[in-house]
Amino acid sequence: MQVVVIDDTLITARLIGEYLKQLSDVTVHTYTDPVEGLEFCLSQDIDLVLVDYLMPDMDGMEYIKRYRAERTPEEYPVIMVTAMEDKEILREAFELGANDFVDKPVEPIELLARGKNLLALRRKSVELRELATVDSLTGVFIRRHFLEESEHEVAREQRYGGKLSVIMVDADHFKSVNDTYGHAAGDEVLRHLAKSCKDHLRDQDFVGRLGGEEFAIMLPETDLVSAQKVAERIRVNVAESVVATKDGSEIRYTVSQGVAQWHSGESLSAMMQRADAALYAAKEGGRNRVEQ
Ligand code: GH3
Ligand code: MG
Ligand code: MG
Ligand code: MG
Repeated sequence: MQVVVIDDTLITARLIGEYLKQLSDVTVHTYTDPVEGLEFCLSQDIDLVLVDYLMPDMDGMEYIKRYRAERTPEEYPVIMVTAMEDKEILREAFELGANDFVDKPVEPIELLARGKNLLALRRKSVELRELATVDSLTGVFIRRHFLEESEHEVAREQRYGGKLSVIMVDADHFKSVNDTYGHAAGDEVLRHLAKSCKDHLRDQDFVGRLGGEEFAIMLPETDLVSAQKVAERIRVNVAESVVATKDGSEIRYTVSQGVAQWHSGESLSAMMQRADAALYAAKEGGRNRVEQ
């Protein structure tokens, strides 16, 4: 776990860091410059931050305010470290999104207990979010989360006048894969397909499992021609793959895909229906192909 300690007094930062290293599996990063510390924390997935209240340039309050603009308290806990007796400061810190505080001089038993609690809570929050958003078999978004994210994307492109395309992917004759090799082998093929989709995407694209053996890929800032190229790469990759299953089978399979580019003013479901119709055409046309 990654823990960051920010205190303008180097010796204090190091001391707190030394205490925290007593927690199992913890790597500590110390910063005396809160601006640098914040930049680091926002560029990483930090499990716990300890931030001093009194610092030049940016005090602990300002730090929390800026960190909270991008990082939730449930998943990114912050402990404020303060020598101030003033309860008003604590109230403000909690309001801004501090999860807890420790007094200076720091008492290691208290620090470790609070740190440990917050790390455990963070782990639970991350677990819960993943359960609610990620398909456990394939690691891609579950249907509901995929649709929520896609709605945001449509709204964003509507506001900024951008492009957006979607690809519907459906495994061909998947029922016979299950019938021939068994359900567990079918599951391995689904994992392979999800991975093949993910391997061909850029950072801003995302994949969802819409149902059984059907996936969708949302491609922001992408026109129809580029989306077709992505789909074609996935098609070829799948068709050339051999899935070697745990029980020794070697499975070849194919996918059909339908691609659609969003029209300004169009709803998400209307765009997805067009992609679905294109997928149907790909099936009708003989499968292992991409249609628009
Ligand atoms: P088509 O080419 O027309 O798409 O034919 P298909 O057989 O792929 O389509 P159909 O919809 O008839 O069958 C889908 C199959 O996918 C049936 C179902 O048992 C299987 N399936 C759905 N979810 C899972 C899953 O999680 N694991 C496995 N192994 N199979 C699944
Ligand atoms: Mg200080
Ligand atoms: Mg199918
Ligand atoms: Mg299907």
